[in-house]
Amino acid sequence: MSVSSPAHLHKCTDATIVPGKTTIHFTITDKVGALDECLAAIKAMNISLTRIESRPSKTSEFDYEFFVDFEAATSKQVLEVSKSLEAISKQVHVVGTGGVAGATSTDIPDSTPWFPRKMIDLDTFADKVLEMGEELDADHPGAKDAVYRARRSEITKIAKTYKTGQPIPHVEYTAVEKETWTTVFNKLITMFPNYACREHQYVFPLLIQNCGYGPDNIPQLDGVSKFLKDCTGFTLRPVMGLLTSRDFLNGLAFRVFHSTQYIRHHSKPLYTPEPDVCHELLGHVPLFANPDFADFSQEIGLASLGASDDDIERLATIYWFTVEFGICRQGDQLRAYGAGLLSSFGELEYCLSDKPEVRPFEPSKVAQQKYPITEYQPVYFVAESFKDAQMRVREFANSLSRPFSVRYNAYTESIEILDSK
Ligand code: HBI
Ligand code: NLE
Ligand code: FE
Repeated sequence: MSVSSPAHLHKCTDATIVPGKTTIHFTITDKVGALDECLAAIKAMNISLTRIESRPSKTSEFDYEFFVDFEAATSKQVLEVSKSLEAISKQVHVVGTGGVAGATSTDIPDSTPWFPRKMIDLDTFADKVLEMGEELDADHPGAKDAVYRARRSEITKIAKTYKTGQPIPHVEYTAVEKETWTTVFNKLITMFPNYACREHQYVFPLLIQNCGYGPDNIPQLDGVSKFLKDCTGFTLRPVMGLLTSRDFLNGLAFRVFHSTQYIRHHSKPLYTPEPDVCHELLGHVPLFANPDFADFSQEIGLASLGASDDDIERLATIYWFTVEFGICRQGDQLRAYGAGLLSSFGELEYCLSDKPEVRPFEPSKVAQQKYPITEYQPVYFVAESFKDAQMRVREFANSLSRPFSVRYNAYTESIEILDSK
């Protein structure tokens, strides 16, 4: 479901209107007292509002949209409010009815897995991470290096205590860490002109100018997060390690990307199976600065909220073959846009060679593809564009089993539930 256009709101039909907590959405043309008139109509019925929220309309420069919540005693009352608003406003939708007081606009089935509704709910993810090596077996080069492990837990303390809204504390990187970065950075920049997609190449110089990207400096997440916020509204949150697929994807619904802050082991700079700061900063960040790619990523995130375990697995697989390991057609060439490729000197060259298999990006097929996580991918999927991929993912998401849909309200940084699919 796309973000916040009234055309996408689902209307309750008279038959589905029931008493209880009710949300009504209406649009008015800007004139003095227009909102007052609408609220007076509700007041005249002796109804007390529990929430009111406004935003400028996406469809016309001079319209405003309002969302109001109230506790309806009867379904007749809902219809009366809706009728009286219809007489004085441009457009009225009953978005949801029958809610329990204090809940969001619509009840969702009890069997629905918990999901974050507000940005601060992401604070609960912090310590639910997989141990290093848990999924990556013994071939992790840092697994047996005590100094490396101690340094990592020092850095992950930041993520452990981080709370929404705080600036991300800076890390003073050591000489060994900086050297690893320099090696990775210098190798990759020789590849980008011929292997990275044009969106990555467009943003990269801006990151050099604005965020301290360069061979001798590991950029700080805080500055990068502010830059992304200005570009697309994406922000970074520090994370201790691998989150569950569900938590990780749920973050994307809020345009939040969970980013590690530590760096890979110095013994193997050109490939690691794990995310690290090279992977996040050189692979992911440039793409999250692109509006179409940001929309695409959030689309996967929104589909993951309250999804069944099986559907999470499908969405995680789609994420894997796009955001992590996607390649795309640009003109008559194939280019990499997946972060796992863009941050690995070894796999970046391999993915565009004639060794792996390439197939068209069709989400229902991609979702079933098995993949290795500690070696190069045997198969890649080719997107025609981010917009095209987004449409396909949206269509796929609609075919999943979740009985409600959601939308992100960027003004309140919260998820709104819509009554039906
Ligand atoms: N956690 N921190 C973090 N970073 C990722 O890239 C990541 C994750 N958890 C799961 C995951 N990626 C993917 O394997 C998909 O399952 C979403
Ligand atoms: N293989 C990538 C790299 O070496 O940078 C990291 C992938 C993380 C999923
Ligand atoms: Fe990644």
